Amino acid sequence: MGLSITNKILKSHLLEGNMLPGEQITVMVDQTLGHDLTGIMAAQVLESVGADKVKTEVSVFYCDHNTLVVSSENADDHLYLKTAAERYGIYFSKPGNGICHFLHCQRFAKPGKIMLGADSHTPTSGALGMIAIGSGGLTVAKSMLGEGFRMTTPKVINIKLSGNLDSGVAAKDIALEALRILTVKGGIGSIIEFTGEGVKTLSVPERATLANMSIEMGATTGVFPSDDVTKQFLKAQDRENDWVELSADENAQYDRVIEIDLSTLEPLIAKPHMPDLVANAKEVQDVKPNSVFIGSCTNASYSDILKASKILKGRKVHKDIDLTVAPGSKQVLETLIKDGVLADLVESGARILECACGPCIGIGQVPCANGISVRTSNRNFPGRSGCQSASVYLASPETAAATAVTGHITDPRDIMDLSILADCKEPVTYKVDDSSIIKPEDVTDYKEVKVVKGENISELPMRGPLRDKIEAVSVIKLGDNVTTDDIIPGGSNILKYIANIPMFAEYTFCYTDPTFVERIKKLKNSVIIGGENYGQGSSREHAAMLPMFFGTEVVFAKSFARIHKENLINYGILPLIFKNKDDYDKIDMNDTFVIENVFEQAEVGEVLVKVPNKNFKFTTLLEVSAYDLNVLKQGGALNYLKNKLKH
Ligand code: MIC
Ligand code: SF4
Repeated sequence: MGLSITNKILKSHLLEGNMLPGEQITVMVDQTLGHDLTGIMAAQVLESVGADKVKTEVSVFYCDHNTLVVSSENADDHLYLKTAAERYGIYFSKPGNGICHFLHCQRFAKPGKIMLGADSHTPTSGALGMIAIGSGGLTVAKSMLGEGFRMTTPKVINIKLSGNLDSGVAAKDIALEALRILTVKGGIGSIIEFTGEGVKTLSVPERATLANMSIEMGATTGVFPSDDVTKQFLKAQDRENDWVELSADENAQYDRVIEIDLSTLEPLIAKPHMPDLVANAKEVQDVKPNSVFIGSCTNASYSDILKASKILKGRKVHKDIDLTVAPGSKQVLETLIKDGVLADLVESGARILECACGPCIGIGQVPCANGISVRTSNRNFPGRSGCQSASVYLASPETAAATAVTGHITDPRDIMDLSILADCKEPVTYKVDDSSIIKPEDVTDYKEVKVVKGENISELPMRGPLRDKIEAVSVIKLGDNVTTDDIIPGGSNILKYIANIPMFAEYTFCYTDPTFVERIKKLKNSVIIGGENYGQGSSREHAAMLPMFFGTEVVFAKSFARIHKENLINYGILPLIFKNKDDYDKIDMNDTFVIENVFEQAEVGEVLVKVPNKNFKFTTLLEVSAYDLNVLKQGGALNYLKNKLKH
């Protein structure tokens, strides 16, 4: 039987297991990434376990999320991240150099390698033929210390592309079409592998748009072949030696095949508030946004912005629209300046932002109350823009630019002949200048580096080993699809405390239940009750750490999102699944839960829970590997790592 690209890469990195369906495997990790929100956590872990130097080939910390530095807390975080990078042998990319995933594709991603990144959009680097997976900062720190990454052998979904895109139809429209077919849940437990003749027509940044949004399809990651297009891209980045060829065998087997003919696609748009609510742009042309944003790790390449500029050139931004553009990296920005593209954008009335995440997570350009925004980013969950009542539509740079001109959602083909866009290609060579990256070799004696821990950086909370008898009270009961943003929200006013755990903890569930913190503080030990897909969305591990900080020992749920379940285990919280989903209805807030013989029951994987105040019992499942069980028994991954390094 022939092998898929996915299986070739996983096989070449296999440390444990045989890759049988459903089996737990461990793979070696070559590269890691983190940023000024999640990398701080990874640095705190390296520090708290007394690490020496990272063991990975390449580890990078990017300063790209909370870059505005509107308060000294922010500045503390940046200095901590920079000095920790210097101390532990990690590359540090300075603010303004670009968005982690985009920049990683340009400067570090290598075909055939495996990367673990502390961010859910890590899959973007799959554009270059690597397996790049998002995870929590603690798991990523473990990989930096040389631990392999444990996962269930993934299924492989093949998206087979044929034909060519018409002018005005973009890679974003392929991603939206795939989301329409797969929905936000269709990729769960799978890696999406893009193959077919159509792949050859897509540049690396276009492939990156698709790989980036594989996480929105619920997938573990997305991967492309490494072909001549990849080689040319690496050559243009002065990295030709990093290229190796990689393709699926002729007779490779897939768990599911989806065929998309690129020539049949139209400009699409995702409607509020889910990326899979996809419609043709024309169907929503009555919608009049107040703002348009072109940027983010999904769509901020040179050709993305060049195409938008061709639509805007000689026209003006509509009077009712605020248009902002954030190029993906300094390299892109410099090329746009050199080629006069920026001048065209500014002349049209666009505002140029720095090369960072910015509006994508509500760091600036927050919409007005009930505002409408068209964005080229990847998520449109309620509140993500920084405004709970705003509505966000997701579209390609072409659709976004046309909308900025007309003032209503517009199929770009309706305002001009777009055949000129066919010439909007990536440059043949890029200006390579890594002076905004501090390299491990720039640091003369890493052991002498003092990690600067400003007032805003607290110690990491620790918990004792798992108790054999748990007695705890339920502090909150939640519904389905609770996101990590619901547990601990974003926005610069809150995120500035991300490294200051006692301060950050004050915002736990602050919008869902403003009394939560006050109530949980009164309890010594607590449990949380969730519904289906508990903890979906980002990799933000504080969504597990903060409840642990307050004494939560168990989360009962109907099902868990992958990254969040990993994070709960890392912080020593038992993720227990209702064996019978109806039992969810029989328990409430303020019930007392008793679990006896925890160790013995956990070993079996079936855990009986008593609710004495209701004279009721129910059974739950603990679906974890032997390794994870060991981590749980020790009270989480921090204890596990400390104990391991002691021996
Ligand atoms: C996001 O896009 O939601 C973020 C902000 O990049 C997060 C990381 C975080 O929560 O710190 C992600 O995707 O993992
Ligand atoms: Fe940054 Fe947005 Fe990409 Fe997350 S999705 S890494 S916030 S640009």
